[in-house]
Amino acid sequence: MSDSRADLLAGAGGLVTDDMQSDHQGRKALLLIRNNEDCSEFIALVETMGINIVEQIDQRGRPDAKWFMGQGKLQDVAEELRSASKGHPWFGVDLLLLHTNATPRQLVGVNDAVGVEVWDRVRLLLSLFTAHASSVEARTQVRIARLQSDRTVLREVVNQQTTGERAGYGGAGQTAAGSVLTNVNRELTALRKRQRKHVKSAAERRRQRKKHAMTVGLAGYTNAGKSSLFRRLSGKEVLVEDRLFSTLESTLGRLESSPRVLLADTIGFIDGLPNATLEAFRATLAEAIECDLLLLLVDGGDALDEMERKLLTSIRELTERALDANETSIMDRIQLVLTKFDTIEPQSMEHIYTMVSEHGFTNPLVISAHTGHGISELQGSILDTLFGPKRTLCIRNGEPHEMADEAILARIFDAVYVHEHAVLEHGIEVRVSASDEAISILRSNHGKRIELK
Ligand SMILES: Nc1nc2c(ncn2[C@@H]2O[C@H](COP(=O)(O)OP(=O)(O)OP(=O)(O)O)[C@@H](O)[C@H]2O)c(=O)[nH]1
Ligand SMILES: [Mg+2]
Repeated sequence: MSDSRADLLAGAGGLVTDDMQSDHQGRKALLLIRNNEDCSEFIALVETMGINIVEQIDQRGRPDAKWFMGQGKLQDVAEELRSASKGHPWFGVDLLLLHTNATPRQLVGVNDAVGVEVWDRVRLLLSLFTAHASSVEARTQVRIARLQSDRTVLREVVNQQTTGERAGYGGAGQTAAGSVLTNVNRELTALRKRQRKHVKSAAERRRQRKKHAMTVGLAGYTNAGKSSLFRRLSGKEVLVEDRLFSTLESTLGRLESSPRVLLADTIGFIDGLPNATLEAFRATLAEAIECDLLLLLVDGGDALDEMERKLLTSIRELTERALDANETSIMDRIQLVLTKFDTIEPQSMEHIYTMVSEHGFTNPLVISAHTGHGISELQGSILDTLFGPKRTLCIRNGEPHEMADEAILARIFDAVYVHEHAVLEHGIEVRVSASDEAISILRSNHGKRIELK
C-alpha cells in the first residue's frame, strides 16, 4: 500500500481496504471484552488466523456508544500501547480486537483513540474469509462482503466530517474519505455485476443437473465435519482442516456408491454474521440448500449447550435463506446427522437425543467420517429418502411375442434407482430403491412380467 493511501485510511476507522493485507500470521493483538462474556469462539477464530492475543482486557458496564469501553479505560489502553517499548508484552501490538459486533461509530471512535487497526467480530470474520479465499469466485464474494462492511465505516467518517465532528475537508470539496467511498461504491457495482452473471449461470447449471440427478446438500456450523463426510461419501479430495471456514465455496461430487446422487459441500454457518454480509455468500449456499435432501450436520463432540447453540444458528440460517428463496418446505427435507461419533462420550448420547428431539429432530443419524461408523446406514437412508426403500424385483421371461426382458429392465432403470441386476434362468432379478408408487406404476404397465419379491 502506498504511503498516501495509508495516510488516507489512517483516519478512516482503521480501514485497510487493500487486498494486500491478507496474511495476519504472527500479528500481535489486544482483546477488549465487556462484562466477562464468553469469547472462546472468538478466540478460536483469532487463533485460526495465527494471530497472537497478548492480553485480554475486560471491563464491566454497558458498551459506550462511541468508545465501546469507558473513555478513560480506552485512553489508558491507548497510552500504554503508545509507550510500550521492547520487553513490554504489548510491544509490537498493531491490532485491537472487540469481542462482539461494534457499530461503525464505535469502530471509528476506538480507532481514533488507539491509532491501530480495530476489528470487531464481523471484521475478524471478513479478514479470515479473505485469508482463506482461494478461488476467484470465493474472492469475489468475500470482497463484496468486505466492501459492504467498509462502506458503513466510511459513511460514518464522512458523516462526522460533514457535521464538523471531525476535520477532513480538503480543497476540492470532497473529503479524502469521501473519495474512497466513491471508489468503493464503484468497485461494488462492478463486482456485483460479475457476481450476478455468475449466479445466473450457476442457477442454470443447477437446473440442468436436476434433470439427471438427485442432489444432497451438506450444511452445518463451521467445522462440523461437512467436508470430511463429503470426502467419505464421494471419494473426492476436498480441504479438511481443524480450523473454522476451511470451505468457502461449494463443491459437487457424486455419491460413490450411487452415481445418480450428487452431493454438495459448502460454506458453514456461524453466529453473529449480519444479513448484509451473509448476502454475499447466498449464491454459494444455494448450491447446498436447493436440494432434494439436506443433511444438517452437528458436531457430536461439542458440549451440549454449544451443540444446541450451533444447531439453532444453523436452523435459523437455513429457514431465513429458504424464505429468501420463497421456499417453506425446507424443514421437511432436513435429516439431522450427528458427526464425530468417535469423540462422543457414550453417557452423553441420551442427553443429545433429548436435546435434538426438543427441536423436532426425532431420528438423528450418528456417524464418524474418521472410523466409518454409521456411513453405510447414512447411505442407505439417503437412497431411501430419495428413491424409496430397497427391494428386489423379478422380471419374468416373456413369451416370444411379448416385450423383451431387457426392454423392461431399461424401463426399470429409467423409473427407479437400480443397485444391481442379475440374469437368471427364469428372468432377471433387480435390486432397486423405489417408492410404492413407482413400483405400482411399473407393475401396472407390465402386468405379471414384474414381480415384487
Ligand atoms: N474425531 C473426528 N474428527 C472429525 C470427524 N470428522 C471431521 N473431523 C475433524 O473435524 C475438523 C473439521 O472437519 P471438516 O470436514 O473440515 O469440517 P467442515 O464442516 O467442512 O469445516 P469448514 O469447512 O471449516 O466449515 C477436522 O479437523 C476433521 O479432521 C470425525 O468423524 N471424527
Ligand atoms: Mg469444509
